[in-house]
Amino acid sequence: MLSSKLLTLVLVVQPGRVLLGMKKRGFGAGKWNGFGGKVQPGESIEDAAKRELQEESGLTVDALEKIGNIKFEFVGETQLLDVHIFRADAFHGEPTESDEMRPQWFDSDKIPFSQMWVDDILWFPLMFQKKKFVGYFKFQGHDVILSHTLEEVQQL
Ligand code: 8OG
Repeated sequence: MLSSKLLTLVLVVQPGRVLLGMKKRGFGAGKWNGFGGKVQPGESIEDAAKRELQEESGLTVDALEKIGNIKFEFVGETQLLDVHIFRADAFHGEPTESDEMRPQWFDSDKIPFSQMWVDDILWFPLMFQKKKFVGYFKFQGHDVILSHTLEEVQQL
């Protein structure tokens, strides 16, 4: 039986560009990604998403739009990662480097997919189109997808 760990991920989007951070340490180090992390006990998923965004990028947001939920299984590991994905179209503050992340804006047609989690290229287009989606990815190691499902949904 797989247990699951709740995680958040926030993509900050402006017309024609998206803010990503280079993960400097820990899980996913060396990859560009949105901002997020573990939901703490007693914390709502959305509050965790806002907190992680602030801690890692220096930005605060009034509102987040829930856009996706992807579960990740890693062969040989007993814990599923249950990642709740949000999009923010407005924010306060200036992107600021943190211990974990070095933020940088990328034009929407120059997303560095070769230096990102390999599933991202499949769902970023949905995210940019403001479509909602759910998915399940089974990974072998961190770079190979053995199987996956990804579908657009009306509601999350
Ligand atoms: O706290 P920590 O930095 O370990 O949290 C992991 C972050 O990475 C969290 O924001 C969720 C995110 N994440 C995964 N898997 C994937 C993935 O396949 N693609 C993207 N874009 N983010 C992922 O855990």
